[in-house]
Amino acid sequence: MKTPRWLTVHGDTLLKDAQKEIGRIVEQPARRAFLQRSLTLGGLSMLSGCVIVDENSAETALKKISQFNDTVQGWLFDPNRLAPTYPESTITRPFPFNAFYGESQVQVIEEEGYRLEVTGMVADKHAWTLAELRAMPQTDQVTRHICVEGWSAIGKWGGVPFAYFLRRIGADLSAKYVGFKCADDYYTSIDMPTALHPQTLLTLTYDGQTLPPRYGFPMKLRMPTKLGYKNPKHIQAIFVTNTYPGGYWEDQGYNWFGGS
Ligand SMILES: Nc1nc2c(c(=O)[nH]1)N[C@H]1C(S)=C(S)[C@@H](COP(=O)(O)O)O[C@H]1N2
Ligand SMILES: [Mo]
Repeated sequence: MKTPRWLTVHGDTLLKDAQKEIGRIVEQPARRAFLQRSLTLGGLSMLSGCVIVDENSAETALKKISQFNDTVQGWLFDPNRLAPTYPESTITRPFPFNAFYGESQVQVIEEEGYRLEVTGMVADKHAWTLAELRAMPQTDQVTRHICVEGWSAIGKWGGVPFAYFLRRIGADLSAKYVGFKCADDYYTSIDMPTALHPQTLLTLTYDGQTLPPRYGFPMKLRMPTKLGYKNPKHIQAIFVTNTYPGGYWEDQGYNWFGGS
């Protein structure tokens, strides 16, 4: 596939903004379905610079646009720019629960016997108990969680700065991806610059208390720079890799970078 025509014109900011907006639209399955219905295939070819003859090639073209958008979001990501933080008085109570199943099906994981597995491009493959993780330096933050389903909420999460943890396990920081496997069969992966962002937290607490099951006990990865679905709960294993790991929603068409 050729580079989309509307991106090759020149480095005009307005064009880049338009590209970002189109990217956002095509990344959301509901809106994408709408786009597929309302745009003629010819119109889609105009967007993608490809000849699109059927629904399948439309799907492929949209996937290509989304991948291209991952690259652009990666370029635009500023590792030093902080997401907004909020006063504790603005915390949303009760904080919403969300998962690909209902709240009655939340996994209840026992602390006894739990170990956080670490594999892939890391020097130290020791599996961690919660007590060991709690003994590491902790910090907390009040930030906004934004879900693509159309809600956002402010919450307070505490835990180990993920950059500290990655250095502690001797992760190869030049690797492309950090992947997560969760106890509920959810999985996702992130780019290394986001993994090293100062607000990315290996989260052990919610609102000053041990992370409750519904918010991801024993731990979640909290990133105020990314949309809700990129923040894995009930993490069982973390791996560092150069092989694209995808994700539960990402493999169904949600944009992989998922910046907020
Ligand atoms: N393990 C796991 N993590 C997950 C999900 C899930 O279904 N399982 N859902 C994601 C989505 S879409 C959202 S919006 C947030 C919701 O987190 P909350 O329940 O703390 O609000 O978790 C994310 N992480
Ligand atoms: Mo979400």
